[in-house]
Amino acid sequence: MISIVITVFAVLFIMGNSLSLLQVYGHASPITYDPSPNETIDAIQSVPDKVTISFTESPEPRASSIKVLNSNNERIDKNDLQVLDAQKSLSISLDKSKVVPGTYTINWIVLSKADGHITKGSYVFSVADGSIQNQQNQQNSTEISSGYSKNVTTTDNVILTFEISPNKAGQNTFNLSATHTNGTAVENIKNVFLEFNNPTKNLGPIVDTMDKINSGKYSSIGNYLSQNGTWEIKVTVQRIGDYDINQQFDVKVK
Ligand SMILES: [Cu+2]
Repeated sequence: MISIVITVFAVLFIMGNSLSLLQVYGHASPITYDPSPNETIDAIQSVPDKVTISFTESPEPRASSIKVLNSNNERIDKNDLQVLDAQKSLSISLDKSKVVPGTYTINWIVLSKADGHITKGSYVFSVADGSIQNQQNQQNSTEISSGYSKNVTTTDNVILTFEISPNKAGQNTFNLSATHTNGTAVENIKNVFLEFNNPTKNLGPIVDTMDKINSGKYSSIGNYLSQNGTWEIKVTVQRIGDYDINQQFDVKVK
């Protein structure tokens, strides 16, 4: 009897330890970002000297990188990657002489020292300039027929309408509507995610969660289309009690 109790305790002890080992030794997921994803910095003078990303695990510097790219896909960082090991973070200095108002993409790749796995991702931030913003707003209001719009009917008879306005590099508004073929809105949606990849320029995945506007209608505003070119935009519609809808839209941004 005593030996059974000891065995049960031993098994529980080992299980408890291996569970905590799984939590401690994992791949490196990002926790904090500076600048933040989708942040608009109001002036060039306010742009930080460095981009810093902290992770759940220590990055291996020889197999990790951060690149900061302008809208012409040119690096504006100083290629001086630093690991602040105590904080499990990576940082890289910006060449401030190359910072102008516009949209920037941060590409990061990290090899976790803990489990040897590679994680990667991208995100965008923008630098505003009051006068340029005003000019863009005026341009946008005069261009009535610009933008992207596409309808697809999925295999389980959901019609997805995906729209991007103005569909130019920089800030865009993304709209998604999901209706049944009889015209009624799809009601059982839990979340709608967007994932942006630009394979020819090696940008992405950049991810975003859309906001619910109405039943079956979702919207998002951001600078995810940070450069010209062909973007693969994956839309994932998570439904309650139904399979996820996965639909890719290939979008040309000029
Ligand atoms: Cu891992």
